[in-house]
Formats: sequence, structure tokens, C-alpha cells
Amino acid sequence: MRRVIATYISSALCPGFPDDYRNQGCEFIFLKGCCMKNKALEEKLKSVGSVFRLPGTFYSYAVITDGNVNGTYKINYRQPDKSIKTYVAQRINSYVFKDPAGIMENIDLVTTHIRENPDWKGVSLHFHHTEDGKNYYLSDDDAFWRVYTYVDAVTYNTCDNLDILRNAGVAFGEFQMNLSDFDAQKLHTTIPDFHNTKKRMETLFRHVEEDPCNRVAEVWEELDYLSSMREVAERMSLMLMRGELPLRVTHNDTKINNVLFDKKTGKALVVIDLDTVMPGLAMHDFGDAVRFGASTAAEDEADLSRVMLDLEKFRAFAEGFISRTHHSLTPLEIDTMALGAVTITLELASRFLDDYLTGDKYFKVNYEGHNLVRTRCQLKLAQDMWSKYDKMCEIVHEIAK
Ligand code: GN1
Ligand code: MG
Repeated sequence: MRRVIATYISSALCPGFPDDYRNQGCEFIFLKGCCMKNKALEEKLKSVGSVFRLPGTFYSYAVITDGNVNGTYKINYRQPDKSIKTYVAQRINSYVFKDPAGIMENIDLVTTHIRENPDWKGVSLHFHHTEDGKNYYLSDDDAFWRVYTYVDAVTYNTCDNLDILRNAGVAFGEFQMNLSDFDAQKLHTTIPDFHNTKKRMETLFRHVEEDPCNRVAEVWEELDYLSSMREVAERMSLMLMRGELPLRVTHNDTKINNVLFDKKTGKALVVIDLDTVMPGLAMHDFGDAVRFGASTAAEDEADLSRVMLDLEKFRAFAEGFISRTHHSLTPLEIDTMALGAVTITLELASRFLDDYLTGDKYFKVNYEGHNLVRTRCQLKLAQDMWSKYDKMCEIVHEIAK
């Protein structure tokens, strides 16, 4: 049996299978050329669908391979008129999220708040409810599930189109502005110290001392670089502690693939993945989107010569983001936009490396050493960003003027 992960499998391969979000992967198992699905998973998805009372007959599923922590599946239901209706079922990673019910309450509060804004024109995700009125389901094996109606849209894991990047900036900027009057006290802290870079570094270096998997010897070079950049990486955490930067309600996971775009117009429809909406720094949101969207390569590119910050992409995203947020950002927030990108890139490198050193328990890995490849890629990107730091600041100030 050969296991094939295809980046995009069209309806031609699996008849009746509707077009996917363009860049999203679908996982199939091929047996002698015929498309076989994982039976146990299929049964699980069927039972989840029935708990959420999805109408029609279960028809097929596909694994969406985006996302490094939760399990995401497209599930297709045949309707009495033979049409196919598609949903997204997600298994929330309970190693990462200790209070999935809290996440769902946050999502309910945040999406309701956004919808109530009379100026808001986006698409809204429709989460389904179980018979007892819950928007999540705890299955027998202690897994947390949620289901929402699939939005026919396109997402990007890498993107060279500057208009799309500008639109992503608009979407994340608007998201932040829409939540500017939201009472942060109402939110559950879904992952404590999520973007506390100082704490992330402390955790990494504690695990270096402990070396539980005997992997430290392989990564001295990476640790040396992180040590040399530690003061830079921790600057924003200290500014926050000193009260110099305002705490806002932020998304905290602003990868460009967390924006759904209209297939025809390329305009952003909705920001998704609200699992980590918590109080945070605006520049972490800006920075994480730059880390992902303005890189010349994927987040886990193994050929480091291909990994760089593209200043034109940076400019396009910054234009979109600043166009929506400039009236509310403080001068220090504007001054630290470029630093936000460097910070989050170093932070993520430290998280990938920490996971590598402690046995790959947090992020999903597709192969042995995947977290180390991700670490090296993020460090190369951080290095390139740091060499372009003055230019990034210049671009931000040019736009903000
Ligand atoms: C995880 O699962 P995904 O792709 O939405 C992680 C983010 C990282 C990202 C790196 C809860 O997000 O913080 O930036 O991987 N989410 C969590 O790809 O840890
Ligand atoms: Mg996420």
C-alpha cells in the first residue's frame, strides 16, 4: 500500500468530490491505484456528523493537511436532490488546548461581536450544534469535535500575488479593529503565555539543560544563534511588562492560510482559526502574518538558500494592515512592527526547536526531524529579516505617514 499526500486532488480523481480550497492538501490512501479511505476515520467522521445532525447521507471525506495541531476534515453529504453539501469537521488537539469548551465559548463571543457590527460585510462561519445545544462534542475517546459549514473559497500557503497579500493585511487589520471594543475579560485564556517570547526562550533553554531525548548535541549552531538573538527576541515581552505597549484582543495565529479569499475577486471573506483569540500585542499579529506570508518559501523549506524575506510582499501586507489600523496604533506600535516580525519568527523557531528536543509532542510532524527542518527554516528567515530590519522599518514609516 502506498500512502500519497497530494497537494491538490481534483474532482476528476474522486467523482462527486467538490473542489477544495485551492492550496489545501487532501490525504488519500491508494491501493493498487484505487482510491481507498481510512475506514476507521470514516466511521468516526460519520458518527461526528450524526451527533451534529448534519442533513443528508454521508458520502465522502478528505483530510485537510493544513494546520499543525488540530485534525481537519472535509465531509461531504449527499442530499435528497443528489447535490453534495460540504462541512468541515475538526478534532481539537487536547494536548495543546486544555479547555476546548473555553475555546468554543470564545469563538461564539468573538464571532457574535463581529457580526453585530453594522459595517461588517464578511462571511460568517456557521458552527453546528448537537442535540443538547452545544457547539462541540466530546466523543468516547476524549476527543473534542466541532463542525462548521464549508465556505467555498481559496486559501494560500505561499502566495506571490501582492494584491492577495494586501487583502490579507486588510483582513487581519479589520479583524483587530472589529475587536477593539470587545471586553477582553470575557475571554478564556486558551493557552497561557502563548506569545510570551521571554518565557518561550526560558522553556527552551531549560529543556536544553535537561536534554530529554539526547538531541541537543545536534543543534548547537541553532542554539548559538538563538542565544545571540535572545535579547532582541525578548524586547517586546519586556515592553509589554513595562506597560509601554497596549494589550489588545488579538488573533495570535495570523498565517495567511487562516484567511479565506473569494475565488473570483481575491478579496478576503473571513478570518478563520479563532482558537487563540486572546489578549495580545497587535505587532505579534502583524509579525506572524509577515513571517508566513512575506517569506519566499514555505515554513518548512529544507533548502535554506530559498528562504528569505521578500520586501515587496512585506510592503503589500503592511499597506493592507496599516490602511485599517493606522488611526488606532500608537507611535511605539508602529515603531515595533518590523520587530514584531523578527520576534515571532525567533519565537516560532524556539517553539519548533523545543518540540524537537522534547520528542515532537506538540506539532504534527510528517517525517523524522521535521521540527528541526522547521526550526532551521525559521532561523534562516529571522536572520534575513534582521539584515533587512532598517529597510522594513523604513517601509512601515513610509506607509504610516
Ligand atoms: C500552529 O495549527 P496551526 O497551523 O493553526 C500553532 C501556531 C504556529 C503554527 C506554525 C495553537 O498553528 O502558533 O504559529 O502552528 N498553533 C498553536 O505553523 O500552537
Ligand atoms: Mg491555528
